Amino acid sequence: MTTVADPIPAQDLSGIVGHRFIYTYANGWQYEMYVKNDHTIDYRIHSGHVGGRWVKDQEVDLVRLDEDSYKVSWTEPTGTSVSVNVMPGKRRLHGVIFFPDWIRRHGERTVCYQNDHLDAMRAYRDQGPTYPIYVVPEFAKITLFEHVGADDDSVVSVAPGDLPAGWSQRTD
Ligand code: FER
Repeated sequence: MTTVADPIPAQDLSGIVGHRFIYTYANGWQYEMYVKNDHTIDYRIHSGHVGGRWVKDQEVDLVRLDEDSYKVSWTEPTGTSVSVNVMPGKRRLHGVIFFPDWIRRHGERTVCYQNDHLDAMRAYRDQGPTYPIYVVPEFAKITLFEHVGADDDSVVSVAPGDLPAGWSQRTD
């Protein structure tokens, strides 16, 4: 029961923390997210506007909205903001990406292992332009959802392009 005084539902995050999932958006873009713990994700972008990009230890806000319903939200050092709703049982996801205009024009500038280029990303962000924001709202199908355990740096440890052929096509 939630009330005005106490609107926050019970936060059992065990259904998403320590899990890796791979999903393909309706526009064809394929992403992989590892929920490392209740405030951190690692991820790889297998295809799409910034395919090849990968990131470790991105700080996020993670909440459980309801049964089989989680929301992960964050802002990148590039200035991109993202909010992703995840329904593991339904194998359904909805993401909204808010790209600054410079990434719409020059997505390739962000295609790297971001952790090694944080100062460059912040410099691009501050150079802009930010507006108009390129908003990408899409549903996705979760094609793989597996428990791999929390706080494991080996789960996302190589570039998307250095994985074995067909690696991201594995389904479960
Ligand atoms: C996602 C959508 C966008 C996602 C990450 C992003 C890991 C990151 C975008 C960017 O910074 O380019 O579903 O999941």
